Amino acid sequence: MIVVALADPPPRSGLVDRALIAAYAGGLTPILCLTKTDLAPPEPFAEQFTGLDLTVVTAGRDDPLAAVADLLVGQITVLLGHSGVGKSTLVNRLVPDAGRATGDVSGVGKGRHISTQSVALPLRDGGWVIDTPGVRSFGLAHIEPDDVLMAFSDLAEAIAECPRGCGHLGPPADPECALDTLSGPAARRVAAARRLLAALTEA
Ligand SMILES: Nc1nc2c(ncn2[C@@H]2O[C@H](COP(=O)(O)OP(=O)(O)OP(=O)(O)O)[C@@H](O)[C@H]2O)c(=O)[nH]1
Ligand SMILES: [Mg+2]
Ligand SMILES: [Zn+2]
Repeated sequence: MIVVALADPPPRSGLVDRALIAAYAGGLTPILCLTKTDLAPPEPFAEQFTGLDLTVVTAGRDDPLAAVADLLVGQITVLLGHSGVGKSTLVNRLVPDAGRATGDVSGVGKGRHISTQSVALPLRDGGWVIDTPGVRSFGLAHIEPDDVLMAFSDLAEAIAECPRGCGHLGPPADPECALDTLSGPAARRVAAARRLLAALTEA
């Protein structure tokens, strides 16, 4: 579960892109969780991720949590996100006796973190949620474009027709990429997947 605050700290898509790449390449099911909905509307940020296989939930401190809690039952879910986005605040609501310390965000980006260790907490209806310290960066060593596309079954089939070494970004870098032969909804998924592949290339 990639946790992003809609404000304070301002949302950035970079960490989400990188975490999605790692999730798809690693066979995990990603969830994008948007917090601080009292400070900004979720749509402008969330719409960047349409076309991906991604469940998006909101979990501001005044929002009902039933939908989020249902997603976690029977699963092991690790919360990932920058410092101060509200991971521990969310965990405290999901696990009422968790007692995770939460803090103010004034020191964020200056090396200050509120949580300093990862803790796994059992959920009442089964499963675990893992609160982690905020991350500054997120590496993507050893992940190849094909690893990411394997998570998109329709696109994974198409790239069998690509020339060897195709990076699947399309022209001009990959002029013969078979993803360019797709149309309709698949073509929209190509655009979403390529946004991630571009982030992987930058990394
Ligand atoms: N306005 C608003 N503030 C929130 C919300 N959720 C959390 N906060 C505040 O954001 C601050 C940081 O929350 P934490 O839960 O400690 O953040 P964290 O992601 O665990 O931070 P690290 O442990 O450093 O990674 C606290 O002051 C919270 O009260 C929310 O939905 N709205
Ligand atoms: Mg915390
Ligand atoms: Zn290709």
